Amino acid sequence: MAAFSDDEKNREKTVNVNANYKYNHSNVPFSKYDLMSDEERKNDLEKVKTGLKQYTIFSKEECLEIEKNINRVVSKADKGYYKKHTVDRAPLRNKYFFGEGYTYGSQLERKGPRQERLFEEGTVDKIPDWIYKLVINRLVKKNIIKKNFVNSAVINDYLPGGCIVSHIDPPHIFERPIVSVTFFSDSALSFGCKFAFKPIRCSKPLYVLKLQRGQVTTMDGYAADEITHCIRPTDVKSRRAVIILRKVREDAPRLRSISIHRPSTKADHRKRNRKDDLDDDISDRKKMKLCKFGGLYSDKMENKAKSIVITDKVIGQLFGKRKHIEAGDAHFTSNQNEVDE
Ligand SMILES: O=C(O)CCC(=O)C(=O)O
Repeated sequence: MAAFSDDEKNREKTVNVNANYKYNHSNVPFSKYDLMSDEERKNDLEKVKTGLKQYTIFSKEECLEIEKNINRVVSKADKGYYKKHTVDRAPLRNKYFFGEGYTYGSQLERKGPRQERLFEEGTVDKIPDWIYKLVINRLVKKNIIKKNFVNSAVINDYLPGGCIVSHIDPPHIFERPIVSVTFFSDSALSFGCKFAFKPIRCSKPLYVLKLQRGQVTTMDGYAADEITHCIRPTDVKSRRAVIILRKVREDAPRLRSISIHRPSTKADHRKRNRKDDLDDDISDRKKMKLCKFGGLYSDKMENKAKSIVITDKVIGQLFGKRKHIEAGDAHFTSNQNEVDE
């Protein structure tokens, strides 16, 4: 095929943007896919699809049983039963981490790729037996995942209008595939969306994968590594939960920090994302300052005590205020290390 001149390429882009602008009737952002030719989009779409598989293995009765257990997790969390890093609350979307949990989104001291860190060992609850019995073992039996693959199970519980902004599950933390099972209601996983906020809105996805209640989805290759995925607010019409089953890499970086080992409460999580964890990038100078302000930290203490109380005031003095979800964006959670397309 003859090569296009720059002028021709630009004209091609303009034509595509204009074509997509028909869709863009309400100040919707553009993504890089809006600027691609139909041919380029088609190629990317094929690559995404090759990385996705879906299986329908859970009956309605099995879904009901699993959903009952999800509800038990929710009520235990409300009663403060779980460890501090098991529960992560956000408007219209709560997450429950089992096996492993990690810092992401606004919890990160530094934004950007590869900044996510596993929480200290023992600071999230272990994977509940019912998840093994009712979900993981079934997937192993069906040869969807290998025995002992899963060491992290996360439940996301969305209310209508809840979402997860565009992101790639950090490859330095998680092996592939990423496996998920949908409960309570159908939804859709979108690929290649760009988000804008206040009010929240997103570009036309490159691909929308329907997710049915009880359906298993696996994501690998290009779909997992080269394009972002998200759940759009518009695709959560009624309560939906997902159980995400992943393998944390053996060499995944972990916080060296010290957290408060006590059950979490709703009030804690309202104050969540405050600086009660310091990641392993904290410089010695900051530690010294922390010692000065809080009188609490030394390497020896870190090894021995494994428990520290760092007040917001102390951390505020050290790091300044961290960005939080803005009021008025009550339906949006920025708790992903967002990588928009
Ligand atoms: O809700 C889903 O199916 C996807 C969730 C997700 O991508 C995540 O929590 O990282």
